[in-house]
Amino acid sequence: MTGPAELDEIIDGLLRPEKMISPKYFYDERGSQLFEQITHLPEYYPTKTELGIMQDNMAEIVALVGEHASLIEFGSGSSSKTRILLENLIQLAAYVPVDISGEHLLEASDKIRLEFPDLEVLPVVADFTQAFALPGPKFMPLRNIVYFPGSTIGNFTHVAARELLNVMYQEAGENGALLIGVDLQKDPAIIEHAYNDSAGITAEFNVNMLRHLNEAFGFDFDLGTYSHRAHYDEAEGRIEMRLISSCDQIVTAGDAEILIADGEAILTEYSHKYTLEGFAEMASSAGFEIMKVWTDADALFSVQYCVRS
Ligand code: SAH
Ligand code: AVI
Repeated sequence: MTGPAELDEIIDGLLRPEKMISPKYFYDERGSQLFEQITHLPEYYPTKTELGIMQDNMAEIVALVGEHASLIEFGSGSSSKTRILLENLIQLAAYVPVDISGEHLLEASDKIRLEFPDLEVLPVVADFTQAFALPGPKFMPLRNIVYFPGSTIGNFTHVAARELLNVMYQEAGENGALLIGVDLQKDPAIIEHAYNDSAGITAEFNVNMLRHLNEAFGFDFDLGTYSHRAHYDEAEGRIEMRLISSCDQIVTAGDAEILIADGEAILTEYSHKYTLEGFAEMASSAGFEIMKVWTDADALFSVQYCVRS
Protein backbone atom coordinates (compact mmCIF):
# COMPACT_ATOMS: atom_id res chain seq x y z
CA MET A 1 0.00 0.00 0.00
CA THR A 2 2.68 2.49 -1.04
CA GLY A 3 1.39 3.74 -4.41
CA PRO A 4 0.83 7.27 -5.78
CA ALA A 5 -2.79 7.32 -4.55
CA GLU A 6 -1.62 6.75 -0.97
CA LEU A 7 1.06 9.47 -1.32
CA ASP A 8 -1.60 11.91 -2.59
CA GLU A 9 -3.86 10.95 0.32
CA ILE A 10 -1.10 11.65 2.87
CA ILE A 11 -0.12 14.99 1.31
CA ASP A 12 -3.78 16.00 1.12
CA GLY A 13 -4.16 15.28 4.87
CA LEU A 14 -1.03 17.32 5.68
CA LEU A 15 -2.27 20.32 3.69
CA ARG A 16 -5.56 20.57 5.61
CA PRO A 17 -6.08 23.38 8.15
CA GLU A 18 -5.93 20.69 10.85
CA LYS A 19 -3.15 18.36 9.68
CA MET A 20 -3.89 14.63 9.84
CA ILE A 21 -2.46 11.29 8.74
CA SER A 22 -4.63 8.14 8.62
CA PRO A 23 -3.86 5.66 11.45
CA LYS A 24 -3.49 2.90 8.86
CA TYR A 25 0.04 4.32 8.29
CA PHE A 26 1.08 3.23 11.80
CA TYR A 27 1.41 -0.30 10.55
CA ASP A 28 4.64 -1.12 8.83
CA GLU A 29 6.57 -4.11 10.23
CA ARG A 30 7.99 -2.02 13.10
CA GLY A 31 4.59 -0.41 13.79
CA SER A 32 2.94 -3.83 14.03
CA GLN A 33 5.66 -4.95 16.47
CA LEU A 34 5.17 -1.82 18.57
CA PHE A 35 1.42 -2.38 18.66
CA GLU A 36 2.07 -5.94 19.83
CA GLN A 37 4.20 -4.47 22.68
CA ILE A 38 1.38 -2.06 23.54
CA THR A 39 -1.00 -5.00 24.01
CA HIS A 40 1.24 -6.29 26.85
CA LEU A 41 1.54 -2.96 28.69
CA PRO A 42 0.02 -2.86 32.20
CA GLU A 43 -1.93 0.34 31.35
CA TYR A 44 -3.37 -0.97 28.07
CA TYR A 45 -6.50 -2.69 29.38
CA PRO A 46 -8.30 -3.47 26.04
CA THR A 47 -6.37 -6.56 24.92
CA LYS A 48 -6.28 -8.41 28.24
CA THR A 49 -9.89 -7.52 29.01
CA GLU A 50 -11.12 -8.67 25.61
CA LEU A 51 -9.17 -11.92 25.89
CA GLY A 52 -10.68 -12.54 29.34
CA ILE A 53 -14.20 -11.98 27.96
CA MET A 54 -13.51 -14.43 25.12
CA GLN A 55 -12.15 -17.06 27.51
CA ASP A 56 -15.05 -16.71 29.94
CA ASN A 57 -17.69 -17.05 27.24
CA MET A 58 -16.07 -19.40 24.72
CA ALA A 59 -18.70 -22.16 25.02
CA GLU A 60 -21.47 -19.73 24.13
CA ILE A 61 -19.43 -18.22 21.27
CA VAL A 62 -18.74 -21.70 19.85
CA ALA A 63 -22.46 -22.58 20.00
CA LEU A 64 -23.46 -19.37 18.22
CA VAL A 65 -20.87 -19.73 15.45
CA GLY A 66 -21.67 -23.41 14.80
CA GLU A 67 -19.69 -25.82 12.62
CA HIS A 68 -17.88 -25.41 9.28
CA ALA A 69 -17.71 -21.63 9.31
CA SER A 70 -15.11 -19.54 7.52
CA LEU A 71 -13.51 -17.03 9.90
CA ILE A 72 -12.65 -13.73 8.17
CA GLU A 73 -10.63 -11.43 10.42
CA PHE A 74 -10.31 -7.71 9.66
CA GLY A 75 -7.02 -6.17 10.92
CA SER A 76 -5.68 -9.47 12.21
CA GLY A 77 -2.22 -8.17 13.25
CA SER A 78 -0.42 -10.99 15.10
CA SER A 79 -3.67 -13.05 15.29
CA SER A 80 -3.00 -13.38 19.04
CA LYS A 81 -6.61 -13.32 20.21
CA THR A 82 -7.70 -15.44 17.27
CA ARG A 83 -5.82 -18.48 18.54
CA ILE A 84 -8.37 -19.09 21.25
CA LEU A 85 -11.10 -19.14 18.56
CA LEU A 86 -9.07 -21.39 16.27
CA GLU A 87 -8.54 -23.80 19.17
CA ASN A 88 -12.22 -23.95 20.05
CA LEU A 89 -14.40 -23.42 16.96
CA ILE A 90 -15.61 -26.70 15.48
CA GLN A 91 -14.28 -27.79 12.08
CA LEU A 92 -13.51 -24.37 10.70
CA ALA A 93 -13.62 -24.37 6.87
CA ALA A 94 -10.91 -21.69 6.62
CA TYR A 95 -9.24 -18.76 8.37
CA VAL A 96 -8.90 -15.59 6.27
CA PRO A 97 -6.81 -12.91 8.05
CA VAL A 98 -6.92 -9.52 6.31
CA ASP A 99 -4.37 -6.82 7.11
CA ILE A 100 -2.58 -3.88 5.49
CA SER A 101 0.75 -4.72 7.18
CA GLY A 102 1.81 -7.31 4.60
CA GLU A 103 5.07 -8.69 5.93
CA HIS A 104 3.70 -8.99 9.46
CA LEU A 105 0.51 -10.68 8.20
CA LEU A 106 2.41 -13.30 6.19
CA GLU A 107 4.71 -14.10 9.14
CA ALA A 108 1.72 -14.40 11.48
CA SER A 109 -0.07 -16.66 8.96
CA ASP A 110 2.96 -18.97 8.72
CA LYS A 111 2.96 -19.33 12.50
CA ILE A 112 -0.77 -20.13 12.51
CA ARG A 113 -0.22 -22.78 9.79
CA LEU A 114 2.45 -24.46 11.95
CA GLU A 115 0.20 -24.43 15.00
CA PHE A 116 -2.94 -25.53 13.13
CA PRO A 117 -1.69 -27.80 10.29
CA ASP A 118 -5.20 -29.00 9.34
CA LEU A 119 -6.59 -25.48 8.92
CA GLU A 120 -6.62 -23.70 5.57
CA VAL A 121 -5.13 -20.22 6.18
CA LEU A 122 -5.73 -17.72 3.36
CA PRO A 123 -4.13 -14.33 4.21
CA VAL A 124 -5.21 -11.26 2.25
CA VAL A 125 -2.98 -8.16 2.19
CA ALA A 126 -5.46 -5.34 1.64
CA ASP A 127 -6.78 -2.03 2.89
CA PHE A 128 -10.12 -3.25 4.19
CA THR A 129 -11.74 0.15 3.71
CA GLN A 130 -11.50 -0.45 -0.07
CA ALA A 131 -13.23 -3.28 -1.94
CA PHE A 132 -11.14 -6.48 -1.90
CA ALA A 133 -11.75 -10.02 -3.14
CA LEU A 134 -12.12 -12.86 -0.66
CA PRO A 135 -10.24 -16.05 -1.57
CA GLY A 136 -12.32 -19.20 -2.10
CA PRO A 137 -11.57 -21.91 0.47
CA LYS A 138 -11.11 -25.57 -0.56
CA PHE A 139 -14.00 -26.62 1.67
CA MET A 140 -17.28 -24.82 1.16
CA PRO A 141 -18.11 -23.02 4.44
CA LEU A 142 -21.64 -23.18 5.85
CA ARG A 143 -21.37 -19.51 6.77
CA ASN A 144 -18.95 -16.59 7.07
CA ILE A 145 -18.09 -15.15 10.46
CA VAL A 146 -16.47 -11.73 10.22
CA TYR A 147 -14.20 -11.24 13.24
CA PHE A 148 -13.13 -7.68 14.12
CA PRO A 149 -11.46 -7.68 17.54
CA GLY A 150 -9.42 -5.09 19.40
CA SER A 151 -11.94 -2.26 19.02
CA THR A 152 -10.21 -1.28 15.77
CA ILE A 153 -13.71 -0.04 14.81
CA GLY A 154 -12.97 2.80 17.27
CA ASN A 155 -10.21 4.11 15.01
CA PHE A 156 -12.82 5.20 12.47
CA THR A 157 -15.11 8.24 12.62
CA HIS A 158 -18.75 7.31 13.12
CA VAL A 159 -19.45 7.84 9.42
CA ALA A 160 -16.49 5.71 8.32
CA ALA A 161 -17.29 3.05 10.95
CA ARG A 162 -20.81 2.70 9.56
CA GLU A 163 -19.39 2.31 6.04
CA LEU A 164 -16.97 -0.35 7.30
CA LEU A 165 -19.83 -2.21 9.01
CA ASN A 166 -21.61 -2.13 5.65
CA VAL A 167 -18.58 -3.77 4.01
CA MET A 168 -18.63 -6.43 6.75
CA TYR A 169 -22.36 -6.93 6.22
CA GLN A 170 -21.60 -7.74 2.57
CA GLU A 171 -18.61 -9.97 3.39
CA ALA A 172 -20.65 -11.88 5.99
CA GLY A 173 -23.15 -12.89 3.30
CA GLU A 174 -26.71 -14.09 3.78
CA ASN A 175 -26.24 -16.48 6.66
CA GLY A 176 -23.25 -14.72 8.17
CA ALA A 177 -22.50 -12.94 11.43
CA LEU A 178 -20.08 -10.44 12.94
CA LEU A 179 -18.09 -11.00 16.14
CA ILE A 180 -16.65 -7.66 17.17
CA GLY A 181 -14.68 -6.17 20.08
CA VAL A 182 -15.92 -2.73 21.14
CA ASP A 183 -14.23 -0.60 23.80
CA LEU A 184 -16.62 1.13 26.21
CA GLN A 185 -16.86 4.61 27.74
CA LYS A 186 -15.57 4.70 31.32
CA ASP A 187 -13.55 6.77 33.80
CA PRO A 188 -11.44 9.00 31.49
CA ALA A 189 -8.35 8.51 33.70
CA ILE A 190 -8.26 4.77 32.87
CA ILE A 191 -8.46 5.58 29.17
CA GLU A 192 -5.84 8.35 29.23
CA HIS A 193 -3.37 6.09 31.06
CA ALA A 194 -3.79 3.41 28.41
CA TYR A 195 -2.60 5.84 25.72
CA ASN A 196 0.13 7.54 27.83
CA ASP A 197 2.00 4.51 29.14
CA SER A 198 4.92 5.01 31.47
CA ALA A 199 7.31 2.99 29.30
CA GLY A 200 6.73 5.36 26.37
CA ILE A 201 5.84 2.61 23.88
CA THR A 202 2.70 4.40 22.63
CA ALA A 203 4.83 7.53 22.05
CA GLU A 204 7.28 5.42 20.02
CA PHE A 205 4.38 3.85 18.08
CA ASN A 206 3.08 7.34 17.27
CA VAL A 207 6.44 8.75 16.07
CA ASN A 208 7.17 5.53 14.15
CA MET A 209 4.42 6.54 11.71
CA LEU A 210 6.70 9.34 10.46
CA ARG A 211 9.62 6.94 10.05
CA HIS A 212 7.30 4.69 8.02
CA LEU A 213 6.33 7.64 5.79
CA ASN A 214 10.00 8.57 5.31
CA GLU A 215 10.91 5.02 4.28
CA ALA A 216 7.88 4.12 2.20
CA PHE A 217 7.01 7.46 0.58
CA GLY A 218 10.24 9.53 0.63
CA PHE A 219 9.19 12.12 3.22
CA ASP A 220 11.94 13.79 5.27
CA PHE A 221 10.30 14.12 8.68
CA ASP A 222 12.89 14.89 11.37
CA LEU A 223 11.72 12.35 13.94
CA GLY A 224 13.41 13.97 16.94
CA THR A 225 11.28 17.11 16.54
CA TYR A 226 7.88 15.52 17.23
CA SER A 227 6.38 14.52 20.53
CA HIS A 228 3.43 12.31 21.43
CA ARG A 229 0.15 13.66 22.81
CA ALA A 230 -2.96 11.62 23.65
CA HIS A 231 -6.00 13.27 25.18
CA TYR A 232 -9.47 11.84 25.94
CA ASP A 233 -12.24 14.15 24.69
CA GLU A 234 -15.16 13.22 26.91
CA ALA A 235 -17.78 15.02 24.82
CA GLU A 236 -16.73 13.11 21.68
CA GLY A 237 -16.05 9.90 23.63
CA ARG A 238 -12.67 9.41 22.01
CA ILE A 239 -8.92 9.46 22.50
CA GLU A 240 -7.28 11.89 20.10
CA MET A 241 -3.65 11.12 19.38
CA ARG A 242 -1.41 13.78 17.88
CA LEU A 243 2.24 14.49 17.04
CA ILE A 244 3.37 17.97 18.08
CA SER A 245 6.17 19.77 16.25
CA SER A 246 8.80 21.41 18.48
CA CYS A 247 9.89 23.98 15.83
CA ASP A 248 8.91 25.71 12.59
CA GLN A 249 9.85 23.38 9.77
CA ILE A 250 9.25 22.37 6.16
CA VAL A 251 8.66 18.74 5.27
CA THR A 252 9.02 17.59 1.67
CA ALA A 253 8.03 14.58 -0.41
CA GLY A 254 8.85 14.86 -4.13
CA ASP A 255 7.59 18.27 -5.22
CA ALA A 256 5.32 18.75 -2.23
CA GLU A 257 6.36 21.15 0.55
CA ILE A 258 4.47 21.24 3.83
CA LEU A 259 4.98 23.99 6.39
CA ILE A 260 4.66 22.88 9.98
CA ALA A 261 4.74 25.52 12.71
CA ASP A 262 6.31 25.32 16.15
CA GLY A 263 3.67 23.71 18.43
CA GLU A 264 1.46 22.63 15.51
CA ALA A 265 -0.26 19.25 15.78
CA ILE A 266 -0.73 16.41 13.32
CA LEU A 267 -3.75 14.26 14.21
CA THR A 268 -2.74 10.59 13.87
CA GLU A 269 -5.55 8.64 15.51
CA TYR A 270 -9.01 8.70 17.04
CA SER A 271 -9.91 5.84 19.31
CA HIS A 272 -13.65 6.06 19.94
CA LYS A 273 -15.17 4.52 23.03
CA TYR A 274 -18.82 3.52 22.75
CA THR A 275 -21.81 3.12 25.00
CA LEU A 276 -23.66 -0.17 24.43
CA GLU A 277 -26.67 1.79 23.14
CA GLY A 278 -24.51 3.94 20.85
CA PHE A 279 -22.88 0.91 19.23
CA ALA A 280 -26.21 -0.94 18.86
CA GLU A 281 -27.66 2.07 17.05
CA MET A 282 -24.72 2.25 14.66
CA ALA A 283 -24.74 -1.52 13.99
CA SER A 284 -28.45 -1.42 13.33
CA SER A 285 -28.05 1.40 10.80
CA ALA A 286 -25.62 -0.91 8.93
CA GLY A 287 -28.15 -3.78 8.96
CA PHE A 288 -26.90 -5.73 12.00
CA GLU A 289 -28.95 -6.85 14.98
CA ILE A 290 -26.99 -7.47 18.18
CA MET A 291 -27.82 -10.94 19.44
CA LYS A 292 -25.44 -11.11 22.36
CA VAL A 293 -23.17 -8.76 24.31
CA TRP A 294 -20.53 -9.99 26.73
CA THR A 295 -18.60 -7.62 29.01
CA ASP A 296 -16.10 -7.96 31.85
CA ALA A 297 -17.18 -7.40 35.47
CA ASP A 298 -16.04 -3.73 35.36
CA ALA A 299 -17.72 -3.07 31.99
CA LEU A 300 -14.46 -1.82 30.48
CA PHE A 301 -14.84 -3.63 27.16
CA SER A 302 -17.43 -5.61 25.21
CA VAL A 303 -17.50 -8.46 22.72
CA GLN A 304 -20.64 -8.47 20.60
CA TYR A 305 -22.23 -11.06 18.31
CA CYS A 306 -24.27 -9.45 15.55
CA VAL A 307 -26.41 -11.07 12.86
CA ARG A 308 -27.85 -9.59 9.66
CA SER A 309 -31.33 -8.33 10.48
N1 SAH B 1 -6.75 -7.48 15.76
C1 SAH B 1 -5.52 -7.28 16.50
C2 SAH B 1 -4.71 -6.11 15.96
C3 SAH B 1 -5.35 -4.76 16.15
S1 SAH B 1 -4.24 -3.47 15.61
C4 SAH B 1 -5.83 -7.10 17.94
O1 SAH B 1 -7.00 -7.00 18.29
O2 SAH B 1 -4.91 -7.06 18.76
C5 SAH B 1 -5.07 -2.96 14.16
C6 SAH B 1 -4.72 -3.84 12.99
O3 SAH B 1 -5.50 -3.43 11.88
C7 SAH B 1 -3.26 -3.74 12.58
O4 SAH B 1 -2.72 -5.03 12.39
C8 SAH B 1 -3.29 -2.94 11.28
O5 SAH B 1 -2.25 -3.28 10.39
C9 SAH B 1 -4.67 -3.27 10.74
N2 SAH B 1 -5.25 -2.20 9.95
C10 SAH B 1 -5.47 -0.92 10.35
N3 SAH B 1 -6.08 -0.23 9.36
C11 SAH B 1 -6.24 -1.10 8.33
C12 SAH B 1 -6.82 -1.00 7.04
N4 SAH B 1 -7.34 0.15 6.59
N5 SAH B 1 -6.85 -2.10 6.25
C13 SAH B 1 -6.32 -3.29 6.68
N6 SAH B 1 -5.75 -3.44 7.91
C14 SAH B 1 -5.72 -2.36 8.71
C1 AVI C 1 -5.74 -0.79 16.98
N1 AVI C 1 -6.42 0.15 17.84
C2 AVI C 1 -7.72 -0.37 18.29
C3 AVI C 1 -5.60 0.66 18.96
C4 AVI C 1 -6.44 1.60 19.87
O1 AVI C 1 -6.42 1.38 21.07
O2 AVI C 1 -7.12 2.48 19.35
C5 AVI C 1 -4.39 1.39 18.45
C6 AVI C 1 -3.61 2.07 19.53
N2 AVI C 1 -3.26 3.33 19.52
C7 AVI C 1 -2.60 3.60 20.61
N3 AVI C 1 -2.54 2.52 21.36
C8 AVI C 1 -3.16 1.54 20.69
